[in-house]
Amino acid sequence: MRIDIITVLPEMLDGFVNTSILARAQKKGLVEIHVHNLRDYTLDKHRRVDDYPFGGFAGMVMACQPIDACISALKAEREYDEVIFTTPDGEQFDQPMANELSLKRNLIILCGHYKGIDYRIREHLITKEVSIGDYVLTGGELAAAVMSDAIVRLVPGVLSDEQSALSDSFQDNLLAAPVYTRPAEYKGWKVPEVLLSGHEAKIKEWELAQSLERTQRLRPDLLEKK
Ligand code: 6GU
Repeated sequence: MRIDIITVLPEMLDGFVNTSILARAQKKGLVEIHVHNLRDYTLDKHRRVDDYPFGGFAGMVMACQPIDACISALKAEREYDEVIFTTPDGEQFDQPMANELSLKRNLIILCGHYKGIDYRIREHLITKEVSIGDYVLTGGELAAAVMSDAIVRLVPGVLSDEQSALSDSFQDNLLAAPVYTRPAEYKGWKVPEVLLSGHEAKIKEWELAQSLERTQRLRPDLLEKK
């Protein structure tokens, strides 16, 4: 899978893209993430990518030309399954959306900024508008990073143990059961007895009961989705 992220702040994403699981996934050849600086595509002699809004509103608006030039250059190389725009008024990102997007081959994520982008871009070039939650971020870069992380870890082979993505919290609308490691007792704090028993069926039963109890207590709204 390939993700192309278009941004005015590429340095904000460079660290993220070249670290940890994402770096490993790219080294293994399972995913490619390319960060594009929108300023490289502007025809403005001052490298500007925004302009004053018609109608005299406050703030600046990202102009059509650089965005269109960047997306067109990418589309000339390959076909894209989605051209995503990060915006607080988009559809809420969640695990089912991450699952769906992890099955795609090529994605563009355009990071929003300033007051917004010229609406014609949203009408003509964007295929999906996504928010990561009901709060306002300064720009779409963190949203693009959150989405890329959630999507890439679902690509087969990215996580060492594929099971571990399948048993994530939310994957079945249940929160995950608690996990423990050695020692079995630390400062008098004990690991639940059943986990030391080696009795596989009993352990599974305990995990499910824990998942249900934690979901009921912490996120009852998830149980209504089942
Ligand atoms: Cl995608 N962008 C911005 N600027 N703020 C947000 C968001 C996106 N999702 C939640 N808040």
